[in-house]
Amino acid sequence: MLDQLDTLERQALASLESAQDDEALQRWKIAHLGRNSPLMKIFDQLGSLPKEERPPVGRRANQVKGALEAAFEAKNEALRQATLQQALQTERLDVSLPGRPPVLGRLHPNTITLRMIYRVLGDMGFQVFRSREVESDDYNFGLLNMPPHHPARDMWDTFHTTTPGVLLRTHTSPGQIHVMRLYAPEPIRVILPGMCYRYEQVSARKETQFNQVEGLAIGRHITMADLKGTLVDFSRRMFNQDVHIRFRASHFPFTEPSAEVDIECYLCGGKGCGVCAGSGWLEILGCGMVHPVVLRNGGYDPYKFSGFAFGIGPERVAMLRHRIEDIRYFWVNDMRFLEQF
Ligand code: FA5
Repeated sequence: MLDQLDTLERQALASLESAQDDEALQRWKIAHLGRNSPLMKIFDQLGSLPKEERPPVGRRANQVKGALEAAFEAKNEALRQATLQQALQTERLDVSLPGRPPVLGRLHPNTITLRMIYRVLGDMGFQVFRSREVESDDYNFGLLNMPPHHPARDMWDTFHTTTPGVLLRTHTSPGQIHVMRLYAPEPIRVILPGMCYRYEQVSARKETQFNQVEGLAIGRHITMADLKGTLVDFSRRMFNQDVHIRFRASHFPFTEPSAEVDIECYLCGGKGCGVCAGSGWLEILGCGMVHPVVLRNGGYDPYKFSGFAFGIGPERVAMLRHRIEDIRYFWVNDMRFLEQF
């Protein structure tokens, strides 16, 4: 049996040489040290040996077991080291390569323009008031002095929802009523920025979805001079001190008198071109003195209070400031356009 143990040890150690991965190593362990291995069988047979043979065979069997276990551990460690070395070689991190700079995001030109408008008007004491984009017919038209079938409604082609009387606001002016009803009879000086929606023929200057910034000032003794002063100062600070501005008489049912403000066309310098449709001017906002009916609908007595309102188109302002020729660039997400801001 001692010879058998010698052979067993030799063969086991020889076959360990050929185990080249973890799987083979585990197979070897089961074959030579597992419950059913020849070595364990010898341990099982110890009891049936003659008494005097038991100690030498037992001692030798333990030696072989110890030797095989030590050989297994050594091989296991050697394989682990080899795998590690191979991984270090193949997955080596080349720290000498220059790092890739992270691409920084940037603000959309509309956001930049909106923030500038907030800053300029904020300096004049206007606070931002948020108002909803889904409106009732009454707020979008009726309370702004445009009862059903009023011809002025034709100016604002509208997206209606499937709920009768509920629509996407065509302008930020319905916010005027919300803010007035909240604060009347206190004086007000707010701007109401946000998205507007119109069922429009999309063109270089018209989108179906666009921003507006509404302005509203209500108080005692507010006059058209305040409106003009505010908007002239606003235009100078948004563009430059020498910008040419004109107030053009217009009509809005919710203001009286009403005007539109034009800025001299940046492209042709006022001579007339495709962008300004030959007029030399580009419209950026509508404005006027708040109509007495609207004041009353908002909760103010028109005999005691007066006010002015305006509705700026920030996309148009951005087009002028950055010489953008087509409003559609704002929505197409073309990186070549967006990366310029
Ligand atoms: C109005 O929407 C009025 N609510 C403005 C107003 C407010 C007047 C308060 C008086 C008092 P208008 O439809 O002209 O008016 O639009 C105002 C501005 O929004 C325009 O000058 C323009 O800059 C911008 N705008 C209008 N329609 C579009 C469009 N389809 N695409 C992009 N900008 C637009």
